[in-house]
Amino acid sequence: MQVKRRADYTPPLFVIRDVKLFIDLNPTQTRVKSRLEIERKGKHSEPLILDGEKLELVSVRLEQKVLEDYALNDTSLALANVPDCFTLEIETLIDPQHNQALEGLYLSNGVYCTQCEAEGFRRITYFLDRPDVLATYEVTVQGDKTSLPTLLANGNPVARGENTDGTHWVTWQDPHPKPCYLFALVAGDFDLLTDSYTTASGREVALELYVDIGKRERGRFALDALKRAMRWDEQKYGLEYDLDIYMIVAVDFFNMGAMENKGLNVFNSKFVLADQNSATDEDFFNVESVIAHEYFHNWTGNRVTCRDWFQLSLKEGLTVFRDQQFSADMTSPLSNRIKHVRVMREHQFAEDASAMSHPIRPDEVIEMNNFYTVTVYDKGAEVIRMLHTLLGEEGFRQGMDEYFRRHDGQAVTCDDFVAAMQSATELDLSAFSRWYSQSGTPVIEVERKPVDEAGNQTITLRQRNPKTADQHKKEPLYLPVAMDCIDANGAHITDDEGKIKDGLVILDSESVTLSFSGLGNPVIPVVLGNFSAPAKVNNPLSVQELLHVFRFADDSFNRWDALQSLYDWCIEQYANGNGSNVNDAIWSGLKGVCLDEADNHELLGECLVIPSFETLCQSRTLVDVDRLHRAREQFCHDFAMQLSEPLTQIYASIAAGSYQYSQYQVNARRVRNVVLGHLALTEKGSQLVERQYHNADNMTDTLGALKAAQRGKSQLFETLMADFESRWKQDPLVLDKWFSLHATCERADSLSQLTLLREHPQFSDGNPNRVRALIGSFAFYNTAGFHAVDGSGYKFVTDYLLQLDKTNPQVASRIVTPLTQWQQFAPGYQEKMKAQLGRLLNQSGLSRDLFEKVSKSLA
Ligand code: BAL
Ligand code: ZN
Repeated sequence: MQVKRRADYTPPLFVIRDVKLFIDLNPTQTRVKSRLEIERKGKHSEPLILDGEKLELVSVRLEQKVLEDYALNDTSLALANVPDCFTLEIETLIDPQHNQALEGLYLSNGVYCTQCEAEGFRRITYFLDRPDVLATYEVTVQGDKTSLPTLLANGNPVARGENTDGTHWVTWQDPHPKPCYLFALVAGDFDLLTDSYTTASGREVALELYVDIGKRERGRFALDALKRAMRWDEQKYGLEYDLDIYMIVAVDFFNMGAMENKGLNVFNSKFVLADQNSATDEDFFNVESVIAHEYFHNWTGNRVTCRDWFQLSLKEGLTVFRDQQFSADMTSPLSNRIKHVRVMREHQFAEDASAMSHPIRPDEVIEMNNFYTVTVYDKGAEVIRMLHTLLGEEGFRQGMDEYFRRHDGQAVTCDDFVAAMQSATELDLSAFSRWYSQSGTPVIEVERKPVDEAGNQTITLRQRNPKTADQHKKEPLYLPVAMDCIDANGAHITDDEGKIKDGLVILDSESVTLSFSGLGNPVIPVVLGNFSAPAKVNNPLSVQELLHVFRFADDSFNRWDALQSLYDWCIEQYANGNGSNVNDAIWSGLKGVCLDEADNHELLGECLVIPSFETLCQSRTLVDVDRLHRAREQFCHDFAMQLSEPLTQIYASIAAGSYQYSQYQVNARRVRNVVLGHLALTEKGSQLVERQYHNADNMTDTLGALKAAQRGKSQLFETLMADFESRWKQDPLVLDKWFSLHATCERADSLSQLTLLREHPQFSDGNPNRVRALIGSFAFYNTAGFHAVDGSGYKFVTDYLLQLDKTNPQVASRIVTPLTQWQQFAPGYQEKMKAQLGRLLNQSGLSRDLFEKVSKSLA
């Protein structure tokens, strides 16, 4: 299959200045008439080659004359000898009803919907489907008036009318030149919520939110979140919205979370619909953050877009960073930071350690859809965060202003972004730029020399950049390392030469050594505070020192992180058969944490979460899954038993109260539910779980009780799950939580359970949310089931993927991820995982999506 390389980029030979589309909707024969104003760029005589896939060509006209002299194949339409400037009209037919890949234009549940990023527009009409071709659009959508009362496209509506055959039409104009990946069309029958927003400069913007009939009230929170995001972007970055109308449509069938199409965002309904009965606190958080993310793209993505798809992180890393800043401002910096660090440690580090390792700006791609990854998005955001740390709030804003001043209306590169940032700082960012080209997770090794007789000590930070599957040679990276040094009395001290400046050490070569003098006791270094760079740290502190850090560190993130390291160490003792090393001193230290922080709900809620199996894997190699998993389970069990008294007190001290989505309540519910999860392993746990389930007035507490019941592995889980199903069986979005809980329940008959659940009336192989909830949850989070020692979990997932790949390769390619990360596990597991990957690779007609990931992981 064809590999595309970043180094091979060439500018387009032609540009399309203006696009007029007429789209006559029909389930199996939608007619698309396009009228393109095209110009040759520069002096050459190359043919015009338009991209197109799964299209039936009806006709081509050049300057109104029918053209028969063209070359057509499965992926392109080529016209030789075209004039320098001309109008091209193309008519095609497409089949939305049978489009189960959900790329291009598709019809699901009576709704016509598009998804064009990255390369879906070529499934709608022949076009230069690349992000550096920007055109203005006028789109007329026509369809049946009764079943499709709402007809939407990008921009402002400028005309509408009815025909005598029961159809109607609406014409939309988008004055902002845009790449075709931002094209959108939606048609269906929706409930509508409206509102308006006055921009900082006083312009009125109509806000419209389209949801499934009957779900109007569940859309209110999203609409309010949109207004908060619009205000925040004006205040933080001086960026205003630029059309008269902003529309969001929630659909049930969607491969992604949401899509930032100009003026017409399409959302997976999971990230729009939220009320206290059906959505958890986490759902509310996600709705606000995804609404903001898509809105922020209007500037970082739409007004300034990517030159080519290798530059995806230009818009995604930056926009994720912006949505993280927004969420931190709307909720709380600490819990936000911990949430994002967990994603990095659980998923991004694993990607870096796998055959899919790639820099945030990849060099080679077979299927672009495979590169919407945690590396491009989340590590990309960490790279932007480092720039923010280095430049400071003011410098970063200056750099952003300069970026928009230079590039508004253009399709640019990551280098262009760094150059704009460079203009706002005295620092030389050339070494920093390596973050864009080098893959892999750096490891910071911390070496402490003992204090000598004169009271001197040195601490060396050394960076190691292990080779990755895609790159063997690595260079030192530019790492801003936040550092706190604590002495035996809990005082914060600094190094003799002042290499620690404002709490930051720059590690931009192999190593940096810090000297301390006048010491009575060794310095305890706290390294990489707030996860100031996307790196691993090997800082061998003792258990007592970790508890000391928890007690004396100023920064809550560092306190949380110290406990995470402590738990990791404890679990390792269990895994090595040395569980007795986890002694009374440790348990009493942890009891002290519960007592001292009982009212600090935010920190306590995070501190009582034991690192996930996936996170534990990242500080180990060749993991014996069964051994590590059992060690973690045993530690969790002992944790609950040893701490049952303070945990019971904490649980009892937090009143459920009546529900409100406020930060204070979110923190309180979080502690209660984390604590309930632990107490579920104790004798009195079932009673508490059952009571919480029946008394809950909100989905957070209901789900908290179900999750706790699942940990208790008791009959109670089955009883409550049956009750939940009967209450929510008509609500697929809520039932996804139920599918997911079943899929992650570790039981001997997991696979027969999954098989039964696939027959459930609400399950559908054609709906990505259902598939992710059931099969995705199993593959990603059911450690015992997926990694069953006989390989049956791997085989189950592979059997499913072999089928799913035929209809929706994009979703199949996401779910194959855990299989492709076999390098982390012990040889016995590796062999079984590779055997299943081999079955996939042998499948004839395998999609580009799966081929790329599977072939790389077996190379
Ligand atoms: N651009 C794809 C969806 C998103 O990242 O917003
Ligand atoms: Zn995005």
